[in-house]
Amino acid sequence: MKKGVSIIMGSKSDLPVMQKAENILKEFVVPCEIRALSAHRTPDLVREYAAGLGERGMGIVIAAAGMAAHLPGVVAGLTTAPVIGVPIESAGLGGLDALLSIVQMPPGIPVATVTVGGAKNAALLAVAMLAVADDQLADKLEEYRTTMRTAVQNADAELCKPAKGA
Ligand code: RP5
Repeated sequence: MKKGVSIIMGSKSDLPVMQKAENILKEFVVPCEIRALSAHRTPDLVREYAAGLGERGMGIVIAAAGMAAHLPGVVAGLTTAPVIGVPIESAGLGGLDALLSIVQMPPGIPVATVTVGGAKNAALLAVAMLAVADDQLADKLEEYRTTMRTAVQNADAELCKPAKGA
């Protein structure tokens, strides 16, 4: 069975950012589940959820949180599945608070941290991880890169057009 990706966020207020991760996973037809659970407000539910990841076929976790962003690290401590952390921007400290909370893991329990609001890259990293053992997915990722490269080349060609009257 193909492994899926779990997207978990500290609050439903993180959803507008995390929707970008879901969109990428849909584009690559990777099964995913999406939940809002908090390391601080619902710690028991986070533990229960993490314990069932394998049973539900979830191979990778994308965990997002803002402020004192402990969710990715806590989930990483509860599962051996790879965890990708997404710091969410908040008023006040602008996301640096969450970035430092997520990136600064103690040795032994890694969280692969993307930039503040980096939900799209988190999903692309999850796809790349799954593609290591899935040739079809690897081909799709190559196609994705080719499309991106073409878009950049087209934009460049547009800029390169000689100025009118030159
Ligand atoms: C964090 O606190 C959540 O991940 C969210 O980014 C932030 C604020 O949560 P709400 O007060 O909007 O629910 O745990």
